[in-house]
Amino acid sequence: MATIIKNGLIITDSESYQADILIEGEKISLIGKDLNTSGQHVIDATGKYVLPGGVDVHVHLDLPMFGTVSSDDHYTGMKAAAFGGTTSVIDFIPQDLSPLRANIEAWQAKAAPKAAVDYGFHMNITRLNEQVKKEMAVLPEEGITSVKVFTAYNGRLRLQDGEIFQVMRVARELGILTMMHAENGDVIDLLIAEALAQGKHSPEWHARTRPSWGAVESVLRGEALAAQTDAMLYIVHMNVAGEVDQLEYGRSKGLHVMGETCPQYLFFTEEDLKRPDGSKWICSPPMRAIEDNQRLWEGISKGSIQVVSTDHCPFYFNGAQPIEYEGKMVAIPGKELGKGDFTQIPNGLPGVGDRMPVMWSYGVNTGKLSMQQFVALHCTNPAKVFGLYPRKGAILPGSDADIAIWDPQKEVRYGVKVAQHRTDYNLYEDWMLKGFPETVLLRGEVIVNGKEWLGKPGKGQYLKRSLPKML
Ligand code: DUC
Ligand code: ZN
Ligand code: ZN
Repeated sequence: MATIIKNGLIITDSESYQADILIEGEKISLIGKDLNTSGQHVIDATGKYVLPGGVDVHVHLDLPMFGTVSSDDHYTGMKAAAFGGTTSVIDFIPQDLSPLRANIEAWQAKAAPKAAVDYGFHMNITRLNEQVKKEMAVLPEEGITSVKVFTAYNGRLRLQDGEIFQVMRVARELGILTMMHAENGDVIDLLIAEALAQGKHSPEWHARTRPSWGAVESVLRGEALAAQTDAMLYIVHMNVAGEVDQLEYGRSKGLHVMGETCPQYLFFTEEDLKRPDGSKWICSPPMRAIEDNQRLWEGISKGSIQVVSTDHCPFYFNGAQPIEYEGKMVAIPGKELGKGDFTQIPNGLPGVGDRMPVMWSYGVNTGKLSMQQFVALHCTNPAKVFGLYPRKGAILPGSDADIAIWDPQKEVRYGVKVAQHRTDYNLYEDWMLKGFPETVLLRGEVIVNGKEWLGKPGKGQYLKRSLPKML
């Protein structure tokens, strides 16, 4: 049976208009006024907004770290995404194995049976040689049209500048996008060693040993390398005012550079790390200062930053204490591993389900973003940049029927009990939100109906992505 979404206000990245949506099979087949509903399954969206399903292009699921693993796997993290209105995610494949293809197969074996929304992959390039450069050709064949490089994590993930230059050259030839984690690994290692030697072990030292200027100069370094290779560059998890300055500078010079930020860098600061439960805010890059929050807000509202993603990578605050998840008690070692030593606290925080409701309440409702900008930043731009548009991120005939029916009046006291992440805390505990997804469809099927979960592991499809696009 076909489905009709009736009487909703459709919000796209460029307009809002009242119309009905006919869904046949997995696709939107028609958009129009007063569509005939006889014989159709009708979803009444009177008084509601109809948004494209969200696209979160930066998540880490089932990621091993510091002897434990991030607590959301490809089922639980994607379920949480869906409850927050997000129907597509892109996860990162670590480069642990050789050849590159073996990493893709191994990660796909973990993801496919569990996936509850549609998903794609980026490939981390953390070791480079002639063989790896040749093997990168398999990436676009497999629909992986972006690679991530790091200027930090010396001896683990970092590539040297000359290696990043070579990755960009190959990426440019293949037409794929280079994403960069921009921090200064040398300075970080030095400052961490000094802090530990001086007995400075508390969480705030995580931020103090990762200076903002390292991020700023590393963004400029990335832009310079992109300029010299004519490559497309995307700066991940932008967190510092100066990074926005550098991105604007690069774009003003005609370089093919874009960037994303994440909600945690818009709302929190280094001060949060000083709280007794400060380890909840530990991720890399770290929380910064209020001026950085403000400049990042300006970046997304002016359009100099193109995407809001999450860097979702949760760990329990106290992994010794089990929590109930789908009727079972589950404990996964987490932030307590770094009690007394900030360098041992697993890096990362929950966010995939929070992104859209929190950004609606504190972005749209505060007038910082228009509804169209909200859709652009959370749905359409990420789909365009990462080769998913117009299949994803759009409400158009022929697009996948991934839809979030949004109740702009719904008020929610948010927190760990509402968010569906598999962890024991939420950064937005007790925040009042107004505007929340009520019904979420994935390729024409309702997977979230109010508080009810209708999705299933294995129902999410792997997205072979097209080549990236510059915005
Ligand atoms: N940063 C984190 O905090 N966690 C996972 C990966 C990353 O870049
Ligand atoms: Zn990163
Ligand atoms: Zn990340």
